[in-house]
Amino acid sequence: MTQRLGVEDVLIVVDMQYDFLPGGSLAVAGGDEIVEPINALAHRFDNVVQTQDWHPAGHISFASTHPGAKPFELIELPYGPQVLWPDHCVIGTKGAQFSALLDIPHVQTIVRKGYRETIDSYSAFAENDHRTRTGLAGYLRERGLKRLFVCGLATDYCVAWTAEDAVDAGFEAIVIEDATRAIDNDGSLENAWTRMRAAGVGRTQIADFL
Ligand code: VGL
Ligand code: ZN
Repeated sequence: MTQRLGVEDVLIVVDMQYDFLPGGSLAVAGGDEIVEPINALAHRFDNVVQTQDWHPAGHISFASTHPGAKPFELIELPYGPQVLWPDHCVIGTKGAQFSALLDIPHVQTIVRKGYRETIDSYSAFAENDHRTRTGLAGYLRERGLKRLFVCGLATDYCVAWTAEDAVDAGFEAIVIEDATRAIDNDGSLENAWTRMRAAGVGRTQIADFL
């Protein structure tokens, strides 16, 4: 079935940055396979927003910031549990840049997230304390954009948290599953789909847009 798109639809392209692509410091397996499909998808949308993971050096989500800690360990922070990551998407580095193969000249807004040293931010709407807002909900609402299709990296973290928060903020959210790739540590991908299903996030495939 071909998806009919209208003026209230927007494509959210999550974190298509070098550090999440093969060769990057937090490489997501197969991340490079979705660059071309996302370019094709984006050309079907009048409205496109990108997100960009954007951390200062010494960010609280980096294992290297916590003496003795290792990447992918879970720690407890004042705002709740936090997975520790390899250093990634450090402001001003190549790893924080979008893939040069990404071809979305009509992108309208780029939402940067995770730039506060002491709070991580997976979601494009709110940081991991679930209180600090990025401003994206207000932007979308003011523009009359109501239905969000979400693709990019990684399915089980920034894509899932963005889609869940979108529903929470009163938008319709649909993840284009095969236009995402997952980190999938400790069952995180299955957990993310369970949470998304419970939240009412939709799930579709690229073929739906051809
Ligand atoms: C992401 C872990 C840390 C993501 C960002 O884009 O899914 N994951 N920072
Ligand atoms: Zn990050």
